[in-house]
Amino acid sequence: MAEHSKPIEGKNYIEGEWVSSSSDDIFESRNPADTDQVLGVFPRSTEQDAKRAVEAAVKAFKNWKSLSRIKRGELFDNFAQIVKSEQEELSRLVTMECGKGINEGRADVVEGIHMVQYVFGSSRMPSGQVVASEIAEKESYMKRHPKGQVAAISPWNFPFAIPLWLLGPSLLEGNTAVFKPSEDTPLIGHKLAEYFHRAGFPPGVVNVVHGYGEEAGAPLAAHPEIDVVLFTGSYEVGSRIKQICSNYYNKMAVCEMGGKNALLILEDADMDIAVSSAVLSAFKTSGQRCVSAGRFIVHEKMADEFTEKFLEMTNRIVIGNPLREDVFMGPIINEQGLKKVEYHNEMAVKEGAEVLLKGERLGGKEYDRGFFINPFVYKMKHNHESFVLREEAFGPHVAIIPVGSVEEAIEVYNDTEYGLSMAVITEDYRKARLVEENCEYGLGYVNLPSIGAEVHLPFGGVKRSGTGMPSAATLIDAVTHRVAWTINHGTEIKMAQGLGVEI
Ligand code: UN1
Repeated sequence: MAEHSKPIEGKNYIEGEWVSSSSDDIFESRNPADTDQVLGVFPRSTEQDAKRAVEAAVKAFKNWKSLSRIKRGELFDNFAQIVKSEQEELSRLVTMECGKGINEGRADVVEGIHMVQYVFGSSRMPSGQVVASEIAEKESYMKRHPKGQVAAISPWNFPFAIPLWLLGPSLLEGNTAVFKPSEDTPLIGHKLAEYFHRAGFPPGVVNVVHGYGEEAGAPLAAHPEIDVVLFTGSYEVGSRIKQICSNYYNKMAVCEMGGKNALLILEDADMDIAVSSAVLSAFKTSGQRCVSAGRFIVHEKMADEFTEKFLEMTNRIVIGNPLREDVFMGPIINEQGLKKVEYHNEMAVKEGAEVLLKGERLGGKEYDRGFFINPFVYKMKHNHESFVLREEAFGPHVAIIPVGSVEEAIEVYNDTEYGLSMAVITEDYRKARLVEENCEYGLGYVNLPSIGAEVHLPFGGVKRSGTGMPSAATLIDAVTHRVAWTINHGTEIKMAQGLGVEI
């Protein structure tokens, strides 16, 4: 779709067909930088639609899992080729639908391609192990079997890459899937369905149902034939999904939820690295990554210089239409997201923060029809009772928290319910090691921002941030059973553990 062409009329994608919802209701996808621009209309699906999609996935499972792993992998190569042939156009759609800068729209597509390439490449790699037995004639294989049907429920902020982190490894291992894209980015969900179709995935292997969480997502997660629910999004929705799954003996919830991520800027930090890492961590995607940092925990000796340089760089950030190459920060995704950020900003003032940048909603010029806001930056002592220092704002809202030692920095870092991403800025490898071993996180960095993970690494967190099953490459552990298969190559039975065989 070119930038000014007509909105698309999206449908659900079930058993290889584009189908309408059982309800006649629709919802719109609008550009958050210009809400006059409707990108498409999509079916507001129901429990009945979710059921229909799961039935298609169940039906397709037997043949799909019987296919060679390498053949399944090759379809992902087709997928990558198709995406590459329209990469720039797709990147622009990502930016138009979710509002992140065009550089980030491109990176989202690149990350999705990387996931698909990883899946294709790993299809020819060993996927199990052969182990010896106490008995020389016996040999065991450890193999992986697909779990069955997965539901993938994904967020708007990485509308292309995250669904592929979830669907890629699941499908490669022989599972079939139903995917519900975020209601904020159905257009990119639709594009994914189209690419799976064009790449030649058989009907029913991957199905796409559009709609809202309670109406389409919850019944999908609750369907008895869904074996694994893969979810990335908020803690509130993730815990609801965990509750749903706990009603079924077979159902596993793999959830990646929020974070109150941080940079630890130690006494000996390289200031240029600290400041650039801070700006990237706090303001890329307008602070709306799960891994965005909302806290800079800074050694008090560095605090003044860091604050001054950080504010100077932040003031240079260009906010505006994210399709413009010079724009660093686009809009917040929607009115509700913007209100949440404003609430956190107000709460910081109430809790006695020293406000350094006011974080005001922007109006006039190109801002009137979008959800634009300035960065909100404040200084505040750590306080266990604080709401703003411990809860995620999901926007450009960041605290500078002075501390007196690396030990205190670690303690402050751990004093939230979350544990997703963190970075330490230091030249001292001993202190970096202390941080590495004592902070609670899923993704840790040294002398880098808290964002920018690559797909061949585990992506997930601890505490309220995750259920301990990271996605991207390591999702394989969540979507497969490991089975032991033992063969006797001898002509008589010999048992392990000295077990007698005389009868
Ligand atoms: C997210 O934070 O919502 O690590 C996903 C990163 C990206 C993925 C972020 N590769 O910043």
